[in-house]
Amino acid sequence: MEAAPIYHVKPDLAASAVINAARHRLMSNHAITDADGFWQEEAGRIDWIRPPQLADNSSFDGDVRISWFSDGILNVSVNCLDRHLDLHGDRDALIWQGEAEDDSRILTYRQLHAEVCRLANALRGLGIRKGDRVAIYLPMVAEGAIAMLACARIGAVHVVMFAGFSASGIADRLGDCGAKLVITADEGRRAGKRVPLKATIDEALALASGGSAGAGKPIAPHTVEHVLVLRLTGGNVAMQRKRDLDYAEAVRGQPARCEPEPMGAEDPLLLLYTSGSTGKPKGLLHTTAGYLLWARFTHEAVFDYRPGEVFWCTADIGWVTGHSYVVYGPLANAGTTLMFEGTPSWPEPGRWWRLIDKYKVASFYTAPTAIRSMMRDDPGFLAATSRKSLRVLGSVGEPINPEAWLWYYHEVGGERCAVVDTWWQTETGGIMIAPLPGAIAQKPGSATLPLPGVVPVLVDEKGQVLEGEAEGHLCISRSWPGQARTIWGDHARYVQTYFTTYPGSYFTGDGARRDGDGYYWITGRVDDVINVSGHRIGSAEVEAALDHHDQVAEAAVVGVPHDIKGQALFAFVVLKGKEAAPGYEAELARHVGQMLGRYAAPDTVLLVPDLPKTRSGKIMRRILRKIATRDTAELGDTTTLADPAVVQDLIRRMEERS
Ligand code: 6R9
Repeated sequence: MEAAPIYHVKPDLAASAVINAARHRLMSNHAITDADGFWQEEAGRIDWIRPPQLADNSSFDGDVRISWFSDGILNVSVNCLDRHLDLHGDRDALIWQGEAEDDSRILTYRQLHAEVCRLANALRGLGIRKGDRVAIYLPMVAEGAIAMLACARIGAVHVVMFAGFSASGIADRLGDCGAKLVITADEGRRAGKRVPLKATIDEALALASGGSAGAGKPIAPHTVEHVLVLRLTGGNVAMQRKRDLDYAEAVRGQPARCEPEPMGAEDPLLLLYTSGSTGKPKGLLHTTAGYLLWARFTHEAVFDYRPGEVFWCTADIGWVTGHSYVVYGPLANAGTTLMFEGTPSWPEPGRWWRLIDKYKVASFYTAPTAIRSMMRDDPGFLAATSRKSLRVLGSVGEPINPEAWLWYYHEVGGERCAVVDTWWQTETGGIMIAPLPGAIAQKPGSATLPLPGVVPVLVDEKGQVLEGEAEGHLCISRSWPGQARTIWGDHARYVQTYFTTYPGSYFTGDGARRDGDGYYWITGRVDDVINVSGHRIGSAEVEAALDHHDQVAEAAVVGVPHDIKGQALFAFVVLKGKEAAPGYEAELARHVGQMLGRYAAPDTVLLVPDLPKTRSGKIMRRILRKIATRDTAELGDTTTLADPAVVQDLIRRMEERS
């Protein structure tokens, strides 16, 4: 293989870096030779009510226990707000930019602290106590961050649900986590249109009062007592007496101070639902100290972040990236975080570049799918901006192809910025493998090296650990503070999903290659998780939604390469009846969109008479993937196939399509 080009660390970045190459070596060494000492030092960079004596007390064996700093006591909102007030009370904490150019709002640390306290008091007034779950279903508005921090302040566990989820997706999650209260808005705004939010919550709550969703199984009845409704558009929404309350009224008159709840390091902070290869989305639990430490540490190290700079992560707060790098990381570092409600090319392309100039953004963090889509815009929009405030450009969510990396580096960053390709997952809490701008040379397409204290291993199919240059399944062999502790309500599933494939190691679900310099190249998921525009979608979820349609007998969904989205969803569907009316494919795609949310609607639906199965009845997705990509010259092992004629028939149908 040809050697990949190397982009060396910029001397000016190295000279002033929080972590330069020497310090990186020192830290990496320390983290291996004296892990507890290393992490205790990092723990010293957050504020404790009672500092911990213990560090790592985790075990990947048997029942699996993840535990860090367990005798410490602290509060996350105090770390993100109160501790900055003396020195930086008047610094901008959160800049919010709406879709309309003149619709913006800046909150200093003092103001954000007051807003958080008011809402925290209101929540307490509504009976929310430590350990209660509060669901947040909001678009990208300042109140999203405020709501998360208000929960953290009183020890409530926040469960942010992406504003693109459908009613049945929400009903499932509300039932699973047992939320007591929901914070939502009347409507969201997107590319000039309004998106119903409160109405979707009403529908979800109706469903979870005895309806059914997902795979047609009944949803657990919900436990929601109150819905707080933020007025964003002023659109007319139904308010149920006693249950539904106006957000502004609830916080009005509340004191701007609120006693923070002292939290044990291992007390729950948040749940985030994510897709796996089987079953319904699972609620991953992150706890107080380890998650906070990881968000703070990685945000500073990977973006070489210096307080006072404007940091912009374009992720929605409904995903883990928004949690760690819109809210917790930047605020724990006394930073200024930018939150943008709009889309990259509305009302016209170049909106993001103009915002970078408007707010003098120093670090910009987005996904390859967005980069690829902006590469196709008229270059005049990019050229009309200077972007000279930028120092670091980040990428996350899926592998970045070298072409997009190079465009990002040359065109967006003007060859002055470090490009940090950051590999991590909802389960890891924060970044795990990434170059540090002042310490690690970059290779386009590689996430480079693990952060200090992160121990990746590559394992082959048989579970043998591979040394040196190798390609295999990516595992992590030691716990790190940001690791998810369990799946809410189902620890057995947590153990089964992550720790049984390669006993003694955390299995990420990704494949990776390690080159001669020890650099990691993530090759993508090795399970049935499909990554569409950086959204994690389980093939099982989409199949269950299709199966739920009354005309569908059976369905199989695979991921196929897509120029902009990275992967697209391709569904093979067997109908119950004989022949479907023309256009039925679109109806099925729409049905999935309604069941799960538009982001999960298949790009292609192919109606077929049968699916290839093994003699034991398992659908052979590996073969369907080849058929969907017309890569059928070499089908691999087909000896277990029950009926080879099915495969030939599908290949013929694909040929007829083109
Ligand atoms: C943070 C986030 C996790 C999955 C992960 C992997 C893919 C994320 C990546 C990447 C290659 C990168 N992924 N970052 N693949 N290079 N830099 O995206 O979390 O939504 O849980 O997705 O995304 O496949 O396993 P999440």
